[in-house]
Amino acid sequence: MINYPASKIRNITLLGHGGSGKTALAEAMLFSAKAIDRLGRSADGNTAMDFDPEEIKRKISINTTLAACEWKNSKMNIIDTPGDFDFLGETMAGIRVADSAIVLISAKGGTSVGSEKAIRLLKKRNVPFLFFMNRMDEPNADFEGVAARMRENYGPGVIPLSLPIMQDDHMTGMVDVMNRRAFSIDEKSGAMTEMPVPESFVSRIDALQDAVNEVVAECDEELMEKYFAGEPFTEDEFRRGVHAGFRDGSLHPIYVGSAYRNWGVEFLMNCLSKDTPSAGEKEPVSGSAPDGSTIDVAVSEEEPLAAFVFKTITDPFVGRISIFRVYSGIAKTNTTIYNVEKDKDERIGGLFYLVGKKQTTTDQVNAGDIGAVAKLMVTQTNDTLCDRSRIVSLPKISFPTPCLEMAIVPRAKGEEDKIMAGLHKLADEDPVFRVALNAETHQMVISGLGEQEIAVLRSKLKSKFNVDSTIEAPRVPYREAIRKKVKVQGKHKKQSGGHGQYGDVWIEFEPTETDSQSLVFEEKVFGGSVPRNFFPAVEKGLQDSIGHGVLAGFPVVNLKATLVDGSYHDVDSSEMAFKIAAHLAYKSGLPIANPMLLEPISTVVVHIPEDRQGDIMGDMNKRRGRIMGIDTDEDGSAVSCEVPTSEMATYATDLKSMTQGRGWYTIEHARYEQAPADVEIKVIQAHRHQLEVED
Ligand SMILES: Nc1nc2c(ncn2[C@@H]2O[C@H](COP(=O)(O)OP(=O)(O)OP(=O)(O)O)[C@@H](O)[C@H]2O)c(=O)[nH]1
Ligand SMILES: [Mg+2]
Repeated sequence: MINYPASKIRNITLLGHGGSGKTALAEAMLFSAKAIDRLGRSADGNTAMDFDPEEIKRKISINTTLAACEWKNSKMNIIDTPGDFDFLGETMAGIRVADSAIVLISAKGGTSVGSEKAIRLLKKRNVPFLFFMNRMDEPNADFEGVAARMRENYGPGVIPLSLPIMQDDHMTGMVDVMNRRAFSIDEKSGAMTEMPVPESFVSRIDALQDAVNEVVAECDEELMEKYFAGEPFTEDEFRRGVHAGFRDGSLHPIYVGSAYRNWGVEFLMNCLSKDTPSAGEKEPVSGSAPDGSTIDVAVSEEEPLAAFVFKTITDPFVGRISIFRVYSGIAKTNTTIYNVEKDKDERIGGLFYLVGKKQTTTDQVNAGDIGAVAKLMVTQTNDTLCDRSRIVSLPKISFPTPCLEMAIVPRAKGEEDKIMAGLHKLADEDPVFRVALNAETHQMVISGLGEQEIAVLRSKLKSKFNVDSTIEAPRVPYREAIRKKVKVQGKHKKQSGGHGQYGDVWIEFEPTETDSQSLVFEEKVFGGSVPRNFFPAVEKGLQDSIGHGVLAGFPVVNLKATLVDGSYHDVDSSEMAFKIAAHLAYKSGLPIANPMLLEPISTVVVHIPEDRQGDIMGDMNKRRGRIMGIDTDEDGSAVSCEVPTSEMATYATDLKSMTQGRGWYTIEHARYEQAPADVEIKVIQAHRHQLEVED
């Protein structure tokens, strides 16, 4: 493949709901461009884009995948993203490097949560997008109905530029609205043959051209004047207007076809290569210099190199492959470049272009283009690689924050380290999930966007690192506290042959006035009944004890202990004896000090479409949550609540099903509160059961 200049490169990202046909469309585009020689199907596990064993196994896309192809003297980098929201991070990476996007819509269902979400992300980043109405080969395809609904949802700029010609509920051909031409489509190959425009389409074409004129006139003063003078646009003007309208986000053309059958795909590609902006038309990107000042990075081969790594894959044979978009300058083989984030030089060995996993070597990757490099040492996704003559850090992908927490447990004893090391490596490929060892519960807790993401990670742990794991709900870190002041004795006396042991203390236990995680220890000993040098031992004895409460073994908080009296023995008293005495006092004091269980409360902000507010609040009620306030945000509503953390274990999954994946949330620990009696009983019973099992 030759190296194209930015003016001839288009980076196009495919977005849409899971199963809408993104991978199928990429496959058809690559096939049309002869970048692959047969049409694979994701259901058969043989597409260019879904090559990862996990994708083949699950028949869905998991990764953002790149494929380069050549089309009519220009280059298209097709970026296929997963539709499942568990892999939203991948989708965001795909959007980050897009010059324009194709949102897939089903001719049967219309817009879906996946397309809604994609459009919100695209608008946020000002990426121009068009629609491909897919599945026109299926019975009950309803082009007109769906197009009308999309216009309602996304405004008058949503205009079909190709129309299906239907015969008995079947798409048999297509009308090109801009050029007033019609084509029949060969059902098997998708090949198009020109035919006269059917009479019934004439007035429809007029109306659509009018609608386009109205929209594009807004983008160009000259066209505006002509439009108001009632003069028709020339074909060139029309095209120029469409290009400008698309670029500034006022026009969102709809194209029609079937990815699966390769209908309308070549037509779509022709329009893409004419109407969508090239990489060269991209506005400069604002990067930041080491001193914090802004540097405008323009798409230009003349400027020093600045490239952004948006995806990393780990190949069992090649090792780490970093996929990057060059924003300015030229990346060349056998050079050294500087990784800004890691403050290290990296050696660029071989560069290549990708078609899925297939590599084609190249000596350089130009500004505006996307390429890949293997075996970088320290570079990860979100890093900028640049020339030392202009050190700049390009804006990062702000990956979604994981909210579903699960404990991950090895099936074979003692393989915790293997899991940790494996996950650490897998973080290269999936920068979204987190893993941490919880010091209190001794669980390894993995957090992700959903069950599917975690399932994929476990599956990779098995296939790549040969370690089998299961997941459990993470243990809730309860606390215990007392409500009453008590005064108790703890006496440790042992006489066994020679040296005895003697420690005797009287301790007052009471709740602290303000919240305190650690023990508040005081002494009010009169007349030296306990010598001063044993005070630290008493405190240490209590300190060790509060790690395990008397109700269910959880740490005790808000506890004040005052050493008030005791006795000692000249010979037999020791630090150890006083430590044990303090522990005995603790053990007899706390059960009679009216102990209670405290449960963690989290602050949760749920972002949902407004029409789901009622359901979400009702559900929060069932979880013992309190609604603290409702705000509006770009997703609809943001409902803030305080909820017992224990009630949130499966929320990521539940919210997904309540909102068909529209909702998302953040969760943060707020404080501890007394647990209601039924919860306390359950937790105590579970603890007893655990002790029995351990015995
Ligand atoms: N009949 C018909 N089936 C299609 C069409 N496009 C895709 N499919 C099928 O629908 C299924 C899902 O298609 P994919 O291309 O994998 O969908 P996707 O959007 O990539 O899905 P994710 O990557 O999981 O988000 C596959 O079995 C395809 O063969 C179409 O136009 N017509
Ligand atoms: Mg896919």
